[in-house]
Amino acid sequence: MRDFLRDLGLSGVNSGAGARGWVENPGGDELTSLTPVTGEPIAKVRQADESDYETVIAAAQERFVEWRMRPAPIRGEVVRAIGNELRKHKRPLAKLVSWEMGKILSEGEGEVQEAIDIADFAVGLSRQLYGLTMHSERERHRMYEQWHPLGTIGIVTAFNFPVAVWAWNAMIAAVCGDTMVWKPSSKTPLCAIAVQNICNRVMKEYDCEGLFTLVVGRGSTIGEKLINDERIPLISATGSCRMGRRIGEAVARRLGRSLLELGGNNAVIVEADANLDMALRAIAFGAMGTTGQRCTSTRRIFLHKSIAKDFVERLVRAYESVPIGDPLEAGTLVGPMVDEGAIEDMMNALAQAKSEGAEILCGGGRVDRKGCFVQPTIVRARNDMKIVQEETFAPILYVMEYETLDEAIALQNGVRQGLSSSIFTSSMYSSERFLSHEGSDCGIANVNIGTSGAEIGGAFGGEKETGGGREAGSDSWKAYMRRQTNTLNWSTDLPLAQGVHFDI
Ligand code: UN1
Repeated sequence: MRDFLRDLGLSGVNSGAGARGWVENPGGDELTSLTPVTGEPIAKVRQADESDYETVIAAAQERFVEWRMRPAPIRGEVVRAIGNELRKHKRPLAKLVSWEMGKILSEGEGEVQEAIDIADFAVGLSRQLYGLTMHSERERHRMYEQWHPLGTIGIVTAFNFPVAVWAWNAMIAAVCGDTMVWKPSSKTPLCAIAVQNICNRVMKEYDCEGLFTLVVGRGSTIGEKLINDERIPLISATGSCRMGRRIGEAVARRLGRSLLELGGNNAVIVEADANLDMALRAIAFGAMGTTGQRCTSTRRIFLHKSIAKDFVERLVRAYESVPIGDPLEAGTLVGPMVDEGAIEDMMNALAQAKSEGAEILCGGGRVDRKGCFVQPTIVRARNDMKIVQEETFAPILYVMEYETLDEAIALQNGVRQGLSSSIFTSSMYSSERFLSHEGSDCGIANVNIGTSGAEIGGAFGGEKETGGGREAGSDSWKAYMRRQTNTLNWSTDLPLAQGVHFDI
């Protein structure tokens, strides 16, 4: 057994539902977690069945009644303790992320760091859940707004950030006074269980079992139950547009709230006056990093005609020499894809690209070794090709050329998704134009920085089919609370607003 599994308290068969502490033997089927590095099983997980789900929700709801009355800064202490535990276990947790999901260790560490950062952010936030006060039009009246906890919320996460995206939601929701149930991706149950083990210890110490709960289970049973559950006022979900549409519809039908962070089709524009060395590194990280499996991955680049030829040649050289291999080994920059299904999707996308007339400039196949390894691929394409309009969760980069900035911005905006975008330029005009109302239509727009790798302090999310949700920094916390407007009359009269008289 690998040492990091032992350090995280993971054994051969792990339980997958945590209620007041833990359901030791949930009743669902066993799920085997495989490492994409070799394709071998890591451990088996016993999933939650419908009755475990009920146990978990009941525990979370019971805890909510008490948790919401703890002052927010006291709630922050629990989040601080989680952050400290994550710090203590950063290395083994990062290794587990790499082993179960496939990203390189430096990115695995970055992911755990992102969870630590959001815990710190949330601790500060626990003293800053500010509401506004308004001036009433009525004499001796006071008007203000308060933010109250929502209840037990649902968090649905994807395989690609199996720790950090839970933390974005969980750390903020906890200081906001909510309790929560987490349904992680079935591709990364061990990361979720390792995190839940940490939470279980902290919850015991702070007497708040039921605050963070977990159900590992199938989307078609447990997932459906969660999104249709009227006891859950908010579902925060990260994943594909297809999944988001399903969740959005189910939650809207019961008039619940959803916070959706879905697919991206992120582009970089490279102007003729750009620092091309910087652009090259940013594109390489954005497109090949995490083996192209971030929602913020760079999928399209628009190169100014005058620099395109040389730039593509340099990029192809970088792609052809990138070290691909075991993500835990020092020096590797590209690990495996998450599973065989992901490789199949990539190969289908490339076949479609070719059938639409695109030209593969490098890569395009599997790497000849055990595990889910592929060659990062560059494709010369057109923006209006059907396949270019789709998000393929794989290291495929579509290269296109442009002549004017107006044209480049129109192309970059000319997709259904709207998550992240970037321009490389040294012109103040171009950068301001790109960031203006007539510029990028995405939730994230960067200058001289790639499309991926956002910090937690900013609100994260995107427009159009990306779903409109905002998570992590800025005032995203408001999504996890309900706003109440309070008007208080301290006069001895009862004036009506808008000057209405009703004297009986
Ligand atoms: C995701 O891929 O769902 O900005 C999240 C980034 C990371 C988070 C990505 N901080 O690339």
